[in-house]
Amino acid sequence: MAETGAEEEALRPVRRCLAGFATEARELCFTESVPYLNSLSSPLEFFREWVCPNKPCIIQNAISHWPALKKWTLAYLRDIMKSKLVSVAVTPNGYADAVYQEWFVMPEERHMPFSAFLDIVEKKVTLPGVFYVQKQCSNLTGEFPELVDDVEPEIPWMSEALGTSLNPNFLLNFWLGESTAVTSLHKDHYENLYCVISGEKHFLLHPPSDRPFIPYEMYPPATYHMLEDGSFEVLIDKTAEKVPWIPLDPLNPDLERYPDYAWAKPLQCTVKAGEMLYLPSLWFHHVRQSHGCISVTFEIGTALSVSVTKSKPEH
Ligand SMILES: O=C(O)CCC(=O)C(=O)O
Repeated sequence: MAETGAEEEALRPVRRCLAGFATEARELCFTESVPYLNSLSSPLEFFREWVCPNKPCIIQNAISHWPALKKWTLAYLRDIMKSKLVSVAVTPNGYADAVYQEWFVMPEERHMPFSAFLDIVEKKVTLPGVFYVQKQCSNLTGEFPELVDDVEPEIPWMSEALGTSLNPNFLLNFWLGESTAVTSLHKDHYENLYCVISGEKHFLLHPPSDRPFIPYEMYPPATYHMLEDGSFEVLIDKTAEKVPWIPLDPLNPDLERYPDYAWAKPLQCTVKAGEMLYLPSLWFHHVRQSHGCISVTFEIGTALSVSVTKSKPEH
């Protein structure tokens, strides 16, 4: 929840006490870095060790058998998808769904031929803006059904570990974009299995116990729109409610403005091709990538999740 200035002042001593709690949570539950598992445990063991304590880990052999790992070159994707229209997020600076000046700004959602998007990623064509396929509405099944057979549409042992095998409730998303595309710090209510197919994803993570030190402020929502000359305007939605969002860049935090963030301790990890990050619900994440990185994510609503839809405006 975003607080006013007076509430913020009043909460400061409470936050200081909570710093002790966050330190204890870290000492008791988390290691300095995100642990690697090089073999799959049983679903029950995975539930006990990782899901129940809400701890992230990187699993090295979970997706090595997926045909996508060998097949999904940009040339292959071009050949399969051709000029089919797909939704691409376009921003001037690589930040979609992020604070810009006094607004929470969402990307321009452009429907463009996939081959034209690849021309940009492969630098055959230079356009203003940063382009990222990043739509979280099961776009792999919805917009890229030609690719679904190259991945496992459900990971049965994980569904069992998460208790969703009887009632599968997940979104299957496809991500591909430029290295300048960055996902700003946020958290989601669902469990996330983040599978990297090619390239690398760089995650900065905060456990939920760091929440007291992570600032939220209220912003009017807006959307980027590219003009004919290639510049961007910000279209403000005057009728929509303000959105609570994190104004802080965890890679370069303004500690003068947000001094409490000094109590938070991020974990950083790189997830490489063939690896899967188990990103538990409510963990804050900030994500960067190598150029042309391709990923597939399972966003899984469990009994504990409030919603499986992308609930960005949350706090
Ligand atoms: O890969 C990214 O850029 C962001 C991923 C993310 O935020 C998510 O899966 O919830």
